[in-house]
Amino acid sequence: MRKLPVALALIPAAALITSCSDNGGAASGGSTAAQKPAVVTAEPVQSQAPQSQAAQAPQTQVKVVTDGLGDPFELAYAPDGRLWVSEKSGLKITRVDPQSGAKSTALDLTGKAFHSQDGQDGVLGFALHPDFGKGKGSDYLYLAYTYKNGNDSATKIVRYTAKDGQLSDEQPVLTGLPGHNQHQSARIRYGQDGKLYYSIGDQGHNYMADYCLPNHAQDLPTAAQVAASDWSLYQGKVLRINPDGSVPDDNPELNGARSHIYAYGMRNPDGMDFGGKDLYTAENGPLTDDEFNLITKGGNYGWPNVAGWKDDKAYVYSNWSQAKGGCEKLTYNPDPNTPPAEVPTTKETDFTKDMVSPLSTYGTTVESGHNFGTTPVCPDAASAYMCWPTMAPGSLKVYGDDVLVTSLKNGTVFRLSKDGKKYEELFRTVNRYRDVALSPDGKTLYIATDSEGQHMVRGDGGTPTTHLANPGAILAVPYDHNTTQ
Ligand SMILES: [Ca+2]
Ligand SMILES: [Ca+2]
Repeated sequence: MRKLPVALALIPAAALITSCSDNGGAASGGSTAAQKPAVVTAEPVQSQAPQSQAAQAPQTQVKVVTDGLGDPFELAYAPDGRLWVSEKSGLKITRVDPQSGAKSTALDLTGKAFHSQDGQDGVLGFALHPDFGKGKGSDYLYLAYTYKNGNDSATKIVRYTAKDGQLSDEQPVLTGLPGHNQHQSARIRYGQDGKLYYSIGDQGHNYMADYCLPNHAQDLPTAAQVAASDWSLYQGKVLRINPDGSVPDDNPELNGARSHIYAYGMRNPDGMDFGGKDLYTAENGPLTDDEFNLITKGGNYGWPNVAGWKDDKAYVYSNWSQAKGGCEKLTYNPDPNTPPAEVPTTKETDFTKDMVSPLSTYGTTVESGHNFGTTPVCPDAASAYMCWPTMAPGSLKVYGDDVLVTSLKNGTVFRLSKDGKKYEELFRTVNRYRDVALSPDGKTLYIATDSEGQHMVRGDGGTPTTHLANPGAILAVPYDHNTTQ
């Protein structure tokens, strides 16, 4: 294992999210300065980024366990003492010795799985069966990956069996799910109730390159569609699935039909995990309002009509697919608050359906009138999104009372209380943090980083950069896990 003298600068959340132009004091990779984690208290309906204080703390070190991975996506510390990691663009599942960093391939899906350059598709989330490695004949790994279905992309959930560090015997669980290079989400968990849970994003519809496609996060399938295995409206949902792929009898009946859908109205829930029986998600907001949610049976989480709380702050739903005279001739504007006149808009308070509000938006809710354009720190259109007040959650893991959410934009881990009222930022480096895994003794946190460099991260002084300090790596940092698991 190599050691890098990288300081862990612990940046107060407010410094990075209120304005990208005022965090010049933020230390990052290569600096010898380090700051104490700032505990931030945020009220559930708070819209201003909370204030915090920073103080000096002892310097510590980031260790690079291994690198050369192809966009590590899911990271798990398995009962065999190895870190198992899926590689989104590497199209593999790799086992890593956390001490030596030695790698071995457990599964190679080259030729079966599909990844678009810089896309959010590929070999994605996985979950180990609760009896994995216990000699009970249940050494199963449930995996989601994207594949080519004719000319289209699709996603499948499959089950593999582990033996001697290898995965084999692929069995389909659910195939023909929506698949795309945007907003896949694709986290899998195995619940205490023996069901599989799967987060599936809205596929980026009504956004960027796909701005003319209707967003289906609020749409629910009919009984006939379910009977025909038509999963096209599963975009923007949390699914609950029997391990054989069938629909659980006790799933909610929504709009007159029972399907795999457990909850809906999601944008891009890139993080999902259980804390006991409670299911949490971390969801990427549009230009504001990254969400921390507690998922309830049949719950509607508001997207795309509502971002964060239903407060009419800095967000209206601009529905490009319904533009007068057609969408294709219009030039896309990423700010939903200022669309062309032909695009119909609705206020959040126009949405009258029951919905579940987030537990927290990590301070990423701002007032209407916020400047989402260029700034001195983000001077051009290509970098402007890095100054939007989002932190871009990449994953969520629950360890005891700690909820850990990685940030793709800030290169930090947010540690939240389960009620979302407190959070702090830990372990800042100039990397895109995709996932974490805690060692069994609770003393080392492993962090997986993205490798493709087309996406930006906030570097020194908050300045956007594509120069990642440790691309495609697993980092190890000391962790103080002071609660019982
Ligand atoms: Ca929501
Ligand atoms: Ca809102």
